[in-house]
Amino acid sequence: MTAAEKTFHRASQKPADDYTIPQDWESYTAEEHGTWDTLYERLMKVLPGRADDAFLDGLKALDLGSGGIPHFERMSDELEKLTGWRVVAVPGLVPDEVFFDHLANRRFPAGNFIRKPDQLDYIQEPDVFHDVFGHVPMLSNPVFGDYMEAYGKGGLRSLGSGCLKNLAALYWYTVEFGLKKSEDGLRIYGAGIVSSPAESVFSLEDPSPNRLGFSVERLMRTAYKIDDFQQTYFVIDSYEDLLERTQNTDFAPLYDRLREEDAAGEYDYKPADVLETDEVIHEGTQDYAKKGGRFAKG
Ligand code: HBI
Ligand code: FE
Repeated sequence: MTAAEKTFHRASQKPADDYTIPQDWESYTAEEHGTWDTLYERLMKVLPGRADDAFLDGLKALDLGSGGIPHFERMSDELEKLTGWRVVAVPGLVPDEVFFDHLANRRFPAGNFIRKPDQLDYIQEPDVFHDVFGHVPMLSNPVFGDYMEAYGKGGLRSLGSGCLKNLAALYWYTVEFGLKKSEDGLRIYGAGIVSSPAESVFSLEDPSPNRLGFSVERLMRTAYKIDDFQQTYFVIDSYEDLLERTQNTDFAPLYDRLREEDAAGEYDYKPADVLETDEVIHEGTQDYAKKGGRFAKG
């Protein structure tokens, strides 16, 4: 099969009812493996000293190096020994209830396709590099692995609540774009940040974005950017605290409040807002956004 036929063959896999498909690792081309290696090497120039130890330890434990696109089954056999998590291949974003069910059963759904060489800096749909390099190392941390399972179970309980967008904001500002305190300063654990060299630097060092303390309800009420750097990053004290606060949240009265205030599925706060009640670690200048964002230069 030619490279194009191999890629087409993989894309034409029909998903099962849980949207899983074979990863079809044998069909990756040398160019696709090369894209993984290029992205990996770019990130490893900026992540030491910026990514949290939990992430860097996970990368090492799973041996996710520049050896091309990982083999999901072999990687999952190692991951499962650490925290019981496995990685399953999906063709792309799956419906919320399917996603929640996978997480609730310690299965992380990862895209099996990789971005094209001319899309290295930005992709809209999560590809195998975002999903596996970005998300999987944190699943080797027992407490974070518990958080991801709890998120999935909470999601299943929230179906029909009218508050899935609020729950998505909690996922966005923790799992995707979360920062954490450490004794050496702020560190990154969010997959959306660690899979982007530019945002890894911006999120920690640029004066532009806010950096605010974490609170479950605050995050659930806050809108976020889906196609640019965030205007606010929320900072947790520890993974234990993130898990405890989320598990101790009684979502039923919270959802009632959101519905009564007409905030269910809406966001009361804009991405750049800073509230009186916020723990302000850094109040941003928002200069980046004022210059129009999207990797503004000059
Ligand atoms: N599907 N494959 C995949 N990956 C995601 O990250 C994902 C998804 N479906 C829904 C979703 N994320 C978000 O809406 C979550 O907040 C549920
Ligand atoms: Fe993601």
